[in-house]
Amino acid sequence: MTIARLTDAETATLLAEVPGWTLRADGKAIIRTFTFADFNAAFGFMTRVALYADKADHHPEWFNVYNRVEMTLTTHDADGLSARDAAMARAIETYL
Ligand code: H2B
Repeated sequence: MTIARLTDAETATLLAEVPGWTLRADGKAIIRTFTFADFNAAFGFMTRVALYADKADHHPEWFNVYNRVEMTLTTHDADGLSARDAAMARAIETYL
């Protein structure tokens, strides 16, 4: 399935709205590193994101070591950023 990519203007708007996220060098993803108090807090956050991801059928690329979570949001079906990544980044703000 093909999904529309965000325009440059939509991407700029998104980045202005969600603090901490930056555009990956190739422009096809946004990335952010989260740091929590400990593993329990990090994994609780990941669990909240996972429940969203399962419901939305949109899944982050992520890497966790103890209290750190590195996350990449991109839409494989769009080969870049889509409204699904924007929605997820906004939802994630509420899971912190
Ligand atoms: N997650 C992400 N990040 N990008 C996608 O394009 C995507 C996904 N596609 N999760 C979904 C699943 C697709 O593979 C299934 C079949 O709906």
